[in-house]
Amino acid sequence: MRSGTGAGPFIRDTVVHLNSISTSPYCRKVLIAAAELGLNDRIEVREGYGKENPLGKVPALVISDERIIVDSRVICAFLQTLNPKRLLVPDDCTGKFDALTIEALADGIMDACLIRMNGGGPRSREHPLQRHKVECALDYFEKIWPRHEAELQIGQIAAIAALSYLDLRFAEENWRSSRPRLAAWYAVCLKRETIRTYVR
Ligand SMILES: N[C@@H](CCC(=O)N[C@@H](CS)C(=O)NCC(=O)O)C(=O)O
Repeated sequence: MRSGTGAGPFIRDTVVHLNSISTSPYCRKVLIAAAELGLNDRIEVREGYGKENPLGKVPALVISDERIIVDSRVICAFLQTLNPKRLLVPDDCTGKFDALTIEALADGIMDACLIRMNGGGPRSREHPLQRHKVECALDYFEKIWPRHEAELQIGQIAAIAALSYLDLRFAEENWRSSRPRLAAWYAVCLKRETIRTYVR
């Protein structure tokens, strides 16, 4: 990063590209966060991995020929700087670390699901250890899930991305069956415009 007064100004009034795969939960997380921040018209989605991220992963935000921003957490933190009026991470200490912890757990669910999908080998989809991690994280969400807030925070956005990926790839495991609170919350979220656009 160049030094200066913050990351925002260097893309003021410009459109940036997001290398994205439509089925990727991390890309969905970034797109929902951008929508919540009112930044969608600043981001042009390019379907594909692109060549910019040396790790070959999406999402990757391409700012210019010399500058990229990678990893959904980093991209969301960057997008936040472009609209500081709508906080995705609360600024009080407890709220902040609760939100970041939920984000980390939701990302962990996505990581485990991707290992099951991409781990290789005919039995990798069953992967009992990774499945167990997902089940435990979902049970934890069911126990602690916060009330419905008018504004979604980053942890909840990441959770929506993770739950939508479970529906896409592991629907037969029916995550809703023993988690009525989480399921009811998610059903309400799906009616929200910023989410409906990206989760079908
Ligand atoms: N921690 C990263 C994970 C990104 C990730 O694993 N993306 C997957 C798509 S869902 C990917 O690009 N996989 C291709 C690869 O690993 O080569 C994030 O939050 O952005």
